[in-house]
Amino acid sequence: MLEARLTEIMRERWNTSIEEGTAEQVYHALMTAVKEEIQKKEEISGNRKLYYISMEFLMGKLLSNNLINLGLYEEAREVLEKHGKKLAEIEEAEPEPSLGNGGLGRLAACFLDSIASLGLPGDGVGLRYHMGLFRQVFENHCQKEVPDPWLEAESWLADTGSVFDVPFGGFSLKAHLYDLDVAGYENGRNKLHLFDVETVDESIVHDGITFDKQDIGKNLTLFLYPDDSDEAGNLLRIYQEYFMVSAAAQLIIKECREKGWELRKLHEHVAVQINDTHPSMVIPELVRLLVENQIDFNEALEIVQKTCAYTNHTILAEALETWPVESLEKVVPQIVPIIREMDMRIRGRYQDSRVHIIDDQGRVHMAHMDIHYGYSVNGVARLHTEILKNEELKPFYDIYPEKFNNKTNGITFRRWLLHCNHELAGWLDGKIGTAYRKDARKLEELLRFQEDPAVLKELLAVKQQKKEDLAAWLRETRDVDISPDSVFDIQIKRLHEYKRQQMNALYAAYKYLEIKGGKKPERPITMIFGAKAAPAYTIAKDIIHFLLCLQELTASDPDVSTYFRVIMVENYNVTVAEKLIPACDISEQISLASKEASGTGNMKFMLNGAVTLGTEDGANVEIHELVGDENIFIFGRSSQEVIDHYRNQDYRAVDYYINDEEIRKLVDFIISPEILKIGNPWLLLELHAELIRKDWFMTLLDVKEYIQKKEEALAAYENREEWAKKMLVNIAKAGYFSSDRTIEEYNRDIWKLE
Ligand code: 26Q
Repeated sequence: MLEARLTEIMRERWNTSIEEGTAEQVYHALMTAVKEEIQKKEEISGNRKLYYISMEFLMGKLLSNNLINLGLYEEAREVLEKHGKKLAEIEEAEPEPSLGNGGLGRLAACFLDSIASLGLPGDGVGLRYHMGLFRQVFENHCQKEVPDPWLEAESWLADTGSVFDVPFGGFSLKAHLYDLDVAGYENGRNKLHLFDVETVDESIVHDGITFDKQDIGKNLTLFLYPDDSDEAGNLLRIYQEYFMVSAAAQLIIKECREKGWELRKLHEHVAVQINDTHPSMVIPELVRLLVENQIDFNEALEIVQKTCAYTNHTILAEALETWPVESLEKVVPQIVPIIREMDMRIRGRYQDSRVHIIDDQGRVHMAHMDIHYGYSVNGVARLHTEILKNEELKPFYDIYPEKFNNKTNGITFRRWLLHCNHELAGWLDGKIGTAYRKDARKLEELLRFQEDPAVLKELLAVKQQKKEDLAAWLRETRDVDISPDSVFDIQIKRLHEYKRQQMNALYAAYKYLEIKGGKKPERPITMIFGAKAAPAYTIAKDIIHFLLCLQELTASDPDVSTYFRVIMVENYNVTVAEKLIPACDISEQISLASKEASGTGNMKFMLNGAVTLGTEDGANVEIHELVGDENIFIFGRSSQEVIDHYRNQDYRAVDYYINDEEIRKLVDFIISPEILKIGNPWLLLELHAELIRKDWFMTLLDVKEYIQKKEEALAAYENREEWAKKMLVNIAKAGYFSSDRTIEEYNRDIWKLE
């Protein structure tokens, strides 16, 4: 069926055949055929619907995922093969939508997949950024940001023709609605709604990613997280957020009307999930619109409160959004009286200024508004939720214990196993059948092969294949050569000091010095990094600089390069993750305990048979509990110890630097002659000073134990059979982290969709 349709499209559109057509043509033909197939699926509907509002949806390429969910993946591969084409090569022609930056955005994408796959009525709502985040290029061992225009004339998105008017102080903009179909796995379809302004002007972008921040009509949907280091940048973020939620609220009300649902009963028919605080203004906006629709203010407030639920994804104070009331007055004056009234009511009830919405400096705390005027607050891993309840949001937990709940994150197995590692999936089919594809917990059946040396050998062979694939891909696309016979140790995630890529870099310094001192490792080691840093985050960029210096140093020193390499992969994104994760041996999850809300990369690695080297942080805690001490490498101070250090303000990096010669040697390596010869002394000195003077995320506290643990893991790797057993247990226990499980819990406890 696919074959006939593809042939037809190739003929009609380009007067050619599948054989003769270019990869781009075949990709577009496949996209057209797949879109037609999705259209044939039933739109999921019900008496109650979810709207998942998020600034980010990190969808990844859509072709393969859609083929898998439609059950057409194998057919497509065969058809293409028959006509001399490879699906993998066709996929290369698809640009990756650049609509997210990290975990929160990727989680939203996994959730859309699971919601549709479980047949639940739920749509995503976000923005259609033209340039997305940014494309990362390396120049002079530094990150440079360049625009990433990913939209094509013909894409998975459809212009719906729907338009909503979004009012701002002094003017208004039209929000045009674009829709993307989300096909469930062997189920119906939902939608991702993305809003855009028609007047956006890509030509105002110059010198990398700078642009005129004043002209909102031209810049509103240019970039995700535009530079907010000045006043105009801050205002632009408010414009973006309000544009998104006002259009979302209007869409919700329109759909209610179309379905004949009474607005007074909004909460019976609609659940709104607020993904971190970026969409929080949806609360006052819904109140405003209900009041416009002749509903009394008190009643509107109650309705909205029973409709909205909030997910917290971070405990870093600087990421908790607060906006000055004056800024809101400028951008969105119409909702300010509502926010003031909400705050007045809270002040009437609670003396404790820690729970007020507007603080003494006149800043609006978005999370506080969500907690008071929403019906659910959830963290994203057990430890994270406990920290919210007992530390960060304690005063709120004391008031509303019933609102707090945990929803440990998950990942969609369709993308992170079936698609990115179909060798492993195929191998699993042969061992335990295919039931795990629908019910991930069935992966546990693998445990019966734990002691079977022949099976363990096969598993090692699958991993080896993926390592060779990665090596070939890196050679072709990044011009770097790595040995598939080395241990692959991988850390891929946004660059942030709390995630401690700098600690891993100090390990690299340790290994380099050890090898130079004559101690060669048993087996070559390849350390792979992938990370983008926020453009204005200086220290994060300094860390990238140091990593790139290490890359050159380890590649160019003949004493070292055959034993040890550091690789930093340019422009890390979902597509790159899909290549790296299946090939990983050691998964680096080394955040400062208490700081990583959950992590989801940790789950993807585990599912693909990597063994975690990590701290007791985020979902690592739950991974540890599931796989047991034998099958994970845990190190570092506990979250409680870390929290106490912050409370007592008694961590001083400089003491570690002065008193511990080994630590001093590693830190000083940053400004050693060999590194200075490669890099920029200012940047290296800045990083060096930061680690000694501040080290806000306590690298030096854990670095020695970390090095020791990594050495232990590398030694354990040498017992290949024992290692394979660890891999097997990790895969078998990964079922818990299916986002299908997470979504079932959201639905059971929060959304209650029918
Ligand atoms: C805030 C203020 C101003 C500008 C930007 C922001 C901002 C932007 C993005 C704050 C936070 C984010 C993104 C957070 C994020 O991705 N958090 C991750 O969420 C994952 C899914 O729950 C977790 O697994 C990760 O632990 C968490 O870091």
